[in-house]
Amino acid sequence: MFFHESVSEGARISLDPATDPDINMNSVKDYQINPNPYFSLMIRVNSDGGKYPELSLEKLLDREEQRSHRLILTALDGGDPPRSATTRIEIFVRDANDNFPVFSKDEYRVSVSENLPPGSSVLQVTATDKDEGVNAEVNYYFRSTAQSTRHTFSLDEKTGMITNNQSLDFEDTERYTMEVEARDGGGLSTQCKVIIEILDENDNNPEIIITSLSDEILEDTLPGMVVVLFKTRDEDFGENGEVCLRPRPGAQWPRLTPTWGPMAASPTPSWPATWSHGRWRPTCP
Ligand SMILES: [Ca+2]
Ligand SMILES: [Ca+2]
Ligand SMILES: [Ca+2]
Ligand SMILES: [Ca+2]
Repeated sequence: MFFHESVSEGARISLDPATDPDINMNSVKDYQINPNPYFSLMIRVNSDGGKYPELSLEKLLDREEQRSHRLILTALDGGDPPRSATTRIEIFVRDANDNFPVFSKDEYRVSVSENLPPGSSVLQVTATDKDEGVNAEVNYYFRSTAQSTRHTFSLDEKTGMITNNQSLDFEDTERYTMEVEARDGGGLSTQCKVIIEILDENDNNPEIIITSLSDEILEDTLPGMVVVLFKTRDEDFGENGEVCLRPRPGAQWPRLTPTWGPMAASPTPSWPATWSHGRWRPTCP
């Protein structure tokens, strides 16, 4: 026997009457069930004057709390002394989609290297649903997520696994945020936030950019004349973006005195030196 989880209090279901070959007072006169919080019993009279029992729901059912209810129905006749018979009734509660999927976290956060190969697993989101069957089957979708992020990452609808479709670049994007929705087969949904932080790797070479160079230098040039202007650049972050300048062994450069600019940090400029995010440091690592 089944009751749907969503039925309201007062819902009724008729039970088969008991049989008793006796007649009149000695036939079935009354029915009882064991005391329980969910069901009460009412006695109905059909068109033939026969009595049959009817269950009435007294308290809302919750399949997630109790999936079945066992009752004992007793039929009594009107004899003296009365005779009785009992039967067991099992009532199964049919599921209603009354639970939302629930993520294991409100916010997922992970840090991955910008060298992560395309196609790698980055993060898995998981939502559970207390219902059963399709009401508990959860699929995952991107919501309120930038198109560029959807191109960079894919989300497995069934498993909630997020993988990178393409190579990552810290210098291009340091962090991605996305909203992931978990939706059950009955249409109830929940959202969570996912933050993927990209960690810098030393994947950029330092560059020397010559901005001005004298074609020739006269032999009687006085010290202090500028012969070459250059700047350095490295797209990486932190120490990966520092550029150490030192003359190549055997090169003629050491005979020229470097003059650091535009923000001189060394009172006595000399090789080697490190250009570190806008400032010179008079040493190299
Ligand atoms: Ca559900
Ligand atoms: Ca349910
Ligand atoms: Ca670098
Ligand atoms: Ca880098």
